[in-house]
Amino acid sequence: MRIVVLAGGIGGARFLRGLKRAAPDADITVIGNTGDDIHLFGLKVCPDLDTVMYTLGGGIDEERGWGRADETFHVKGELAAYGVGPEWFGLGDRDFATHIVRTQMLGAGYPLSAVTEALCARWKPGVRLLPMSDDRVETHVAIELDGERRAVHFQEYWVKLRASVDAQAVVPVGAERAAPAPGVLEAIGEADVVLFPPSNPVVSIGTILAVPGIREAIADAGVPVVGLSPIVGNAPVRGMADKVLAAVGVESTASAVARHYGSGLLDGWLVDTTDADTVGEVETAGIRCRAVPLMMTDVEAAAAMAREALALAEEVR
Ligand code: GDP
Ligand code: FO1
Ligand code: CA
Repeated sequence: MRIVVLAGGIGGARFLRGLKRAAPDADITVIGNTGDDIHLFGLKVCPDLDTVMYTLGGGIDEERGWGRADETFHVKGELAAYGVGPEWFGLGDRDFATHIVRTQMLGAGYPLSAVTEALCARWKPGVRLLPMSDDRVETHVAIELDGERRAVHFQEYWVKLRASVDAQAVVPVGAERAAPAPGVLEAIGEADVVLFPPSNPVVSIGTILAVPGIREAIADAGVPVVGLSPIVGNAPVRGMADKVLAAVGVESTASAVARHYGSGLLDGWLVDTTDADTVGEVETAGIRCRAVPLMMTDVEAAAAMAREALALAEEVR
């Protein structure tokens, strides 16, 4: 079975680890969000691609959910001693090597998709990991700070400001001119099922869908598209999805997120058992819906979610 998964960072990566266990023989292509990418210290950092690569490759810091296990921060400390920041972004020593290799290859002319493939040759994530695009896309968030309206990079909004102020707008800068990376449209066209893991609907999956051609390819693929809610009990399990959903006028409920994707895109939707009362509302919107446990407390829990998603896909096929 060929499965295409649109993924952000932690939510996507943990779901994928479960999917690999649930469907060990499946051919899985991951279309990763690159809107979170940021240039720091002259290096290109791709947090969501790296989170997927490290999580599936066994290199992730399990507790933080991002960056490398057994990490140290000597380089960051040395940079700070020179007065060179930003001090608010925690790039570790082991992680730095990834960004150095990536930046060197990009400088030599390789596209991000080829660079990602080269990095994955080490980590062997067991899936084909494709960036959504080889073109630069950067998510910016419009906020009001000290009475002034300004736009900040998504990482600044989340990591520096901890989403402590409302997001007034979320803009995937460059997305409208970006092209899907090589292999992206082909994978969607050849897929037997497309899954939206419990990733951020705005700044992860929303950004991928903003690359011209991707949303259309999924809608036209004629195969089941099934998503899992990142919102449980009317709040994100972690992160700032509530803030960025508000910016696009969507309530932080499992049902509102499904209706935001819409029946033109989604065939099936899983909500947590806590939100079982919203199943009817989702089905009224033309999306088949089931309530099952959606907390990824361990790999087996994520695998059970993946099995439910694949079962729902068969039901709507
Ligand atoms: P990020 O790029 O690291 O923010 O990761 P993603 O975009 O892939 O996923 C973030 C979303 O995952 C957040 O909105 C969380 O609410 C959601 N999430 C994280 N852990 C869980 C979980 O165990 N269950 C569910 N249902 N959602 C989760
Ligand atoms: N998230 C943080 O909350 N603080 C950090 O200092 C931080 C550093 C970092 C470095 C590399 C990387 O790949 C990810 C990192 N993240 C950090 C996570 C990441 O930036 C965000 O959680 C996601 O992009 C949110 O979608
Ligand atoms: Ca992300």
